[in-house]
Amino acid sequence: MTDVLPTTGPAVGRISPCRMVDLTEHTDPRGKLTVVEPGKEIDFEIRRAYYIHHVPENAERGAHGHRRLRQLIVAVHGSFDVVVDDGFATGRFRLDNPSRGLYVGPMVWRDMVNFAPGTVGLWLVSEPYDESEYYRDYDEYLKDAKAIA
Ligand code: T46
Repeated sequence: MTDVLPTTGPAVGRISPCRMVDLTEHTDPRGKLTVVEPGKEIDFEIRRAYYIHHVPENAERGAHGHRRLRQLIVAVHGSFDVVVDDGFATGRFRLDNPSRGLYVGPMVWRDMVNFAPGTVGLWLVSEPYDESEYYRDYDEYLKDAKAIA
């Protein structure tokens, strides 16, 4: 298992820092079962889930930030990197273990890159889908991110 790649500078996420979360894993002769439960592994209610799969070679996703949304990202199969940026610091996390997730909070710009073939990524998120809650323009994001004390 590859762990978190080196990050540059301080923790990323001025409202709540991005961090790797160890999920609860139950192993027996039938295999492994991994649990994510609000109030235990994560501190937000899950109001939506989606997953990304069949990512073409060299494709990149993301290029956005969220105003309010909190999320846990898990590579349930395969691997990819999440590059995070809060306007002051940047970091890069490698996800390659279905029993570890990356928490990303509000006001963090993120890109998902370096997908291995066949990867399936799962997102557990705190908000219903609302396009007005996204930043899609980096300059607009940066202006607001820089205003966070
Ligand atoms: C994120 C990355 C990893 C919906 O209709 N409902 C949804 O819940 C989502 C997430 C998307 N969509 C529609 C909106 C677009 O027409 O699906 C299409 C692709 O979504 P998007 O362009 O936002 O895809 P990504 O990969 O840029 O971003 C999505 C999530 O939006 C985002 O929160 O973290 O996946």
